[in-house]
Amino acid sequence: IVAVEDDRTGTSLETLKRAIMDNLFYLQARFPSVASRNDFYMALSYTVRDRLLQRWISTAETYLQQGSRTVCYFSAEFLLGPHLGNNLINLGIRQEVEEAVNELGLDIEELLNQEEEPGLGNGGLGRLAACYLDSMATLEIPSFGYGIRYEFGIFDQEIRDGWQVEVTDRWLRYGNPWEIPRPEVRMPVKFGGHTRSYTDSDGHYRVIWDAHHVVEGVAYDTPILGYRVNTANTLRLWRAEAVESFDFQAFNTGNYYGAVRDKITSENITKVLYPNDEPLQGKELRLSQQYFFSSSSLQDMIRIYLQHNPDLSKFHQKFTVQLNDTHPAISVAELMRLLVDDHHLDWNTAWNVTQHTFAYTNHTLLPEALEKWPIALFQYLLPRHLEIIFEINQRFLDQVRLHYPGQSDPLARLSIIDESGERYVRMANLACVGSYAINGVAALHTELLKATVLHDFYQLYPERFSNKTNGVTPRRWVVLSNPGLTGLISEQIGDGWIKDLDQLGQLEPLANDHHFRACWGKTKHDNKVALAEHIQAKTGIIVDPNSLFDIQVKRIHEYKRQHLNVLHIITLYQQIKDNPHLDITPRTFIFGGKAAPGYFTAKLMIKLITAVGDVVNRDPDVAGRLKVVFLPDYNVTFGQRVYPAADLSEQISTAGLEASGTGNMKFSMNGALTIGTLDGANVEIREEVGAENFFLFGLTTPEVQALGAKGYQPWDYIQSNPQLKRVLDLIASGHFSHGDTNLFQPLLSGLWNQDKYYLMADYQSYIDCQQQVSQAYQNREQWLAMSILNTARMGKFSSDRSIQDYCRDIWHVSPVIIKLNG
Ligand code: 26Y
Repeated sequence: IVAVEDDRTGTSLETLKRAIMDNLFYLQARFPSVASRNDFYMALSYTVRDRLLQRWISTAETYLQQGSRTVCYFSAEFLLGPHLGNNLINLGIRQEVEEAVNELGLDIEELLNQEEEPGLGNGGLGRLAACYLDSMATLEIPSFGYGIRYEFGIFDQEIRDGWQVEVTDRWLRYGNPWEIPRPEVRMPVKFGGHTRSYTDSDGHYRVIWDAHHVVEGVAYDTPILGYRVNTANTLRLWRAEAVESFDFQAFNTGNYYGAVRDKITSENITKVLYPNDEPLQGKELRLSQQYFFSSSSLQDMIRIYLQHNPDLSKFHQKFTVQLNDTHPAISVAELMRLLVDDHHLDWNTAWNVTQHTFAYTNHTLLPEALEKWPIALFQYLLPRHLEIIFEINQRFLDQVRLHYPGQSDPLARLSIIDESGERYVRMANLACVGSYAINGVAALHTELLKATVLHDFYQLYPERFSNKTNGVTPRRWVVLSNPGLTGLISEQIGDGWIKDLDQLGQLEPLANDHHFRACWGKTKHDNKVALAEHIQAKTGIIVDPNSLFDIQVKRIHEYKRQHLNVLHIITLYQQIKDNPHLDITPRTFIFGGKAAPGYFTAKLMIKLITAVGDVVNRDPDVAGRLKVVFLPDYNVTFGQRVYPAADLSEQISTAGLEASGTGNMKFSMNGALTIGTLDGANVEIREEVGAENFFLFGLTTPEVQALGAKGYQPWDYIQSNPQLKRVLDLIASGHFSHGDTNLFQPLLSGLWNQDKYYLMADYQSYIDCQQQVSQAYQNREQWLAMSILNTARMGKFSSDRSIQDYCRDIWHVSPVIIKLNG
């Protein structure tokens, strides 16, 4: 018998080659001699997508038939990163495809690099959502991601004259082979207008919302395949479309341009992702985005539910919704509106459903980062929701009064409405009142939440609170990004660790094995060589792969303290200038990260890094010892290059301010050692890897709080530390700014006067700790052992563990095994 493989599912060499050429011809309409690299990338991606579709369809069919309980992850951001490489890994056809591509005379690396990454997120929160989708699919959990299909994702960063310049991210320019538009799945979303009420013939009080205008949410689906399973879940992103291309009334009265303008206004809703750390005050469009995707998603879920279940009072038995921060918190009011106004459930039944549907994850402790919207904006954009929120609040405060008889302070703090000045809707309060579960993202963070920003809710509803420490997917962050290390580990302990990261523990004894250490060191070195080549290609800077690669990549923010890192660099620089023959451990300092476009100080921090780099990198006294690199446009793709090549991971935020961090986990998994404060998940990483394998410095959270309470005086630290004072003076002198003594003044006076993030208090401790790092690096054998132990003890930080925790403690969902049919 000659078995002929299907061109859309087969994975033999010949079939793959035939399928790629077929897709090139029939989908890209090209033949090889004129095809561009992008044409080949598209042809290959369609070939891979075909092999996914079979699983995707079977998954959808199975969920429909079984009607299993399903998680919906609501997030304004999904920072997925490139799909092609990941899908090859998860399908298990990377090898076969590479061969097929080679035989067609193409280069797999070039094709992989051709993909424009979907940057539909700012940083940690969006990337966490992406890791969770990977883990939910891998663990075979029935789940959907719901979010926004931004036409322009996070801006591309260029560095000109050392400054950040933002460039529009036109990621859809050459097409997106991973999404399937569903033009027939569209949801009407209303905005503005007025409400009116009446009593119907059965005596029911009803409210009608006469909107000012309606926008349609159109679904775009992306399959999310699990690792070596048949489960392929759906990420459904909504794009805004105008309902009518033309306002015919305006058109008929001759106002053609006015009519087209309305169309454009509607479609603006999903144009662009807002950067974080931007003041959102009065950003009507941002609230529109949040409501738009919340409403579209809930309507979609109700539609799906009603296909098989007539009774919406049991909606929460089939669906649970995780709110990724407060960005989708308007969902609480929207589900009430849909159930009460559109589906005529009575208030109490609807509230029971709502409260049992939502669970809320908080990602920040900074009070200024808690979302609140002016009442007037709400009234104008979502008049019906404001009424519903008032009603929810009134009933809620009645309960609170029973709890705190005669006390008004707790009431004022718990109220969904902030009435201390101009009135606002507090989205975190809405989320807490409307959810059956509330969680922080690391142990310390959750404790601080309970003690500070959500203290009153914790007093009222202690049983709703739990911690769910973040995790990251080892598929993208080790297997895909670090094939060398993956091969080395699997040779020793098999490949079970990829789905069960605790198995990395089997590497522990090998930390003492001289030969294994050497192999480990070689893998790291190879990765450093590759990064060095990339750095040279991108920046022209030549770095030495034998130097210690000291890396800080994350959004640029004062609380993350990239400038503390710079103070260390300048300290070393001055030591070398004082004593040009000083024997120090050669280091390469690598930075990457974007600053919010309107965040002046963060942009000045980038300028400081590049300015110090310009001086240090050129100074012949320093040659061979220090290099400073700022790599432009840090994103997921670049993260995949950088984590595997790191020796030292910088996690140096002020204690108590980084909710969790997830980059810290990616570094450690790839064998970097951490220098860090007791902040976020650093605390738990140190617990796991052992204090002796972690470089700890700085004040603890209680110490920071105590210092703040007694009146922190940064200049005390500066006056009493000549080395610190010299460093600050050198910046002030214009040494790094061609004599310009004004350029860095805003940063410097911030440090002298307020130093909100306690750099001065932590400086000496940081410098001393860095000295220990340098010494430790000199003992190569010892360093390698520590590196191996870091990786070996990272099992806890797989996002599979996080998702299992959510499934067990919050969602109460279980796996559904998918069989392939057809
Ligand atoms: C309001 C809006 C524009 C906005 C958009 C995005 C506000 C905040 C954000 C993003 C926040 C964020 O990324 N938070 C990070 O979440 C990670 C995942 O839990 C944490 O690891 C990290 O500590 C936290 O800063």
